[in-house]
Amino acid sequence: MPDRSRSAAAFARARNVIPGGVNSPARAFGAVGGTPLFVARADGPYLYDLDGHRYLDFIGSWGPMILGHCHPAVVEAATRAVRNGSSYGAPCEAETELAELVVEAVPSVEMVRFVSSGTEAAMSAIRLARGFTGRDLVVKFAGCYHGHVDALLVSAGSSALTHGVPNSPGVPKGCTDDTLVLRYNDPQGLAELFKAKGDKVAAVMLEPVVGNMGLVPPSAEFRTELRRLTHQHGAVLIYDEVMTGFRLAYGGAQELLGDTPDVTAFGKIVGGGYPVGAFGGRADIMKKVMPAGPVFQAGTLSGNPVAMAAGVATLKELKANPPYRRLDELGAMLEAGLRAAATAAGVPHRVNRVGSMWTLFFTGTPVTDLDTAKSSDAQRFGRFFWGMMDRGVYLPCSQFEAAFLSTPMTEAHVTETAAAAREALREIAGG
Ligand code: KE4
Repeated sequence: MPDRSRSAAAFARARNVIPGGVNSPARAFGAVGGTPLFVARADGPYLYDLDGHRYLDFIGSWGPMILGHCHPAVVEAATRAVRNGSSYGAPCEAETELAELVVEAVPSVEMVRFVSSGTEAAMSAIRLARGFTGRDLVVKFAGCYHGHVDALLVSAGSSALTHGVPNSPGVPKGCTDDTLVLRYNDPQGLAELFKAKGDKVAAVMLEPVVGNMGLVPPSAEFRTELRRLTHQHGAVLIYDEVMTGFRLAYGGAQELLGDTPDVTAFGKIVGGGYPVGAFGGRADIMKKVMPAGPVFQAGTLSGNPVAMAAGVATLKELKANPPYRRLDELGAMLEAGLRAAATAAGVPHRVNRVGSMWTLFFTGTPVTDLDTAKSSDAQRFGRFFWGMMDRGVYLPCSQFEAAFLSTPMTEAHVTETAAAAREALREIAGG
């Protein structure tokens, strides 16, 4: 077991002044035990912790770092921007340049507004859909995560039509009374809801390919019903592409799947590792956003010039050298290696993957929704996590997260990872 005493000391110090010692619970290792690594620096596909250990990074800041860490073009763009001032509170052309790149990349997006996080993007998209339709009801799916939006922090529902129940203290029941929760990949549940309440639904929001249950792809029938029923009832279809945007294709999951939502939320990659979120879509809807229209939305650091410069550099690199085919090939190679390792260890498993996003579930059941994702052996996942960590492979610290490949990764990295998995799985199978 490598010595990680500097991280442990840093964690103890942090917990004196930061709740739980972290600025986001996703980083807290609660699901896998032990103390989180404190990162000293990152470069290319690697993270380096305070104790000097190097890790192959399959989190990539939970998605943004598709180009790996410290990509020269992004470093150069952000550094140049910093020297011209860090924030103006007034418009600058970098905002328009990034908006033009997003509009060009995603045909369903005719206009876009920048914010500072994926949560803000999802929250604003919901408010916009309610303002545009004059309706209150919002439909989400159990296991999909859209940031810490009060209205969307609701318990995982079943396939029955379920009124959301807040799953965090501090969220008043009134905030979630108009949130309906369905089972993902359940076209029947969707049809029942729209039959009962379709004319009251402002929006349906989903992750078009889910990362937040672990990786769960949508069925074609589910996607077809989503688009048909929202069209039929005048509800706004919102794709939350905070994680999948510019990740699964340059035009996001909607390009890969051939879908056309009405509004899309973005985050992560669009800021190149800097705090950027965005929401965009049909011009007739987006023109309702203040000051063009009456739906309020604002932000001090929205369109921040440094973040915009990093986003522009990132999208220009992805546009000029699309990595998606190669990331998919590397992903397929890794998927095969993980399946072979789990089979050799005699461990029940499912590997769900779309492009460079993947999850190894410890269950023999196909994982298609939250209930089946929860059938995975979380204890076994925790042992696997640490077995890989001790072999220099940094995986998401929860069964219910997707892992990500990045462009600096090579076939050799995938071979190393599969070999580490073979050893780690053999170890836990015996354990
Ligand atoms: P942020 O507010 O964290 O930028 O974005 C919220 C969000 C919205 N929509 C989707 C599909 C997301 O995946 C996220 C954030 N993802 C998590 C990881 N699953 C971020 C990690 C964290 O919370 O620290």
